[in-house]
Amino acid sequence: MKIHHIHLHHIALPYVHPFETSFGRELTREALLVAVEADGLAGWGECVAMAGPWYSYETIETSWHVLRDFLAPATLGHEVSHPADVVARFSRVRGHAMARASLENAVWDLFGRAQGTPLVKMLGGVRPAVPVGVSVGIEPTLDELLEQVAGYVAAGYARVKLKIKPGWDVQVVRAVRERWPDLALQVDANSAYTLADADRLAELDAFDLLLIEQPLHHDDIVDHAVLQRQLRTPICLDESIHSPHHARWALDIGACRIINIKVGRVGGFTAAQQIHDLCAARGAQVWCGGMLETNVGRAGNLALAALPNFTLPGDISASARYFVEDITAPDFTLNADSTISVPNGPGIGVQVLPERLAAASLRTLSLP
Ligand code: NPQ
Ligand code: MG
Repeated sequence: MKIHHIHLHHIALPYVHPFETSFGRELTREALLVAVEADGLAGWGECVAMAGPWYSYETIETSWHVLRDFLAPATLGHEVSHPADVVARFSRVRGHAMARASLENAVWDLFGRAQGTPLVKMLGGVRPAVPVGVSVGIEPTLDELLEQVAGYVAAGYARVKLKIKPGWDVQVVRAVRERWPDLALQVDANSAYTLADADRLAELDAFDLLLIEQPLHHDDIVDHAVLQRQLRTPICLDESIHSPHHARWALDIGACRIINIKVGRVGGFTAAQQIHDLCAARGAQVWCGGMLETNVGRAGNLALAALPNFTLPGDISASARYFVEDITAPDFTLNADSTISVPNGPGIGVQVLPERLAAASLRTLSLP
């Protein structure tokens, strides 16, 4: 198959509720969607970079540049017989995992649609529905946080992740745990602490958390290995794991017991599968992280989370948790058992609605 056109779509979608983490507060998600065309079909992928370099160094603008000037030229007009072929073609590009993932994932969708095969089947997924949870941002007050959590529990979410930072940690977790003694609960610091905070973080051991996600520096594994020896709660790495190599290094030195796999952060479905397999062989658990994706990215996350070693609930919530209006049909809804059903149509199994895309559009580029 030869891809003859690649289209970039920079869009903006308002959230239903502001999302605040240790790196800031957002009201609108800017996003970058990639469409690849071949044989009368289109495949879609989402670049999960944010507008600014807050979660990682990648931004929508750096991704636009790397896609337009390096990744699209490496793809257009070349024979592709499997999505992994583009991974090899991208191997000269260092970093820019989110940009690489978006184009690779669009090619997976294209192949799935061409073959009439759901992505979940192509990736080796085994579950028709995947357990999910909700990531709850930092709120102006503890009362407002408890109100948010209450809403999600009432909506049927059986697992909640709380964003923490210094000054918004032990007392918040204690309050949530006291009100919901049986809720599956975990926290994410997005690198807001240092080893000097080890005693504070160890206080979280009292609250029966599933995991503590990325407490220390965004590129660190060495200090996390030191910290893990001082905590009973498993450390889960997110930001620090950029590739299968980083996953192996982290497990080798005991920096974590759990890895959050985000397909964008690790450079695509192929790398995500490799980290999944490595962790399965090493007895480490994995789960599927989220980047407040549109339904395009979310559909891919659901397919990935159906692989056998995704043993913890994913940061994959129903469409209604994120945006006033998403850009695909159908939307995703929460099942009564806190799962979301994996799409079973060809490829990612959702259709981008042209009128919604146009309404959300900030700019587009068609290549060549
Ligand atoms: C995490 N996400 O696991 C991330 C980071 C994150 C769902 O908790 C805009 C776009 C805002 C992407 C905030 C969740 C974001 C974002 C946080 C990603 O660390
Ligand atoms: Mg995280």
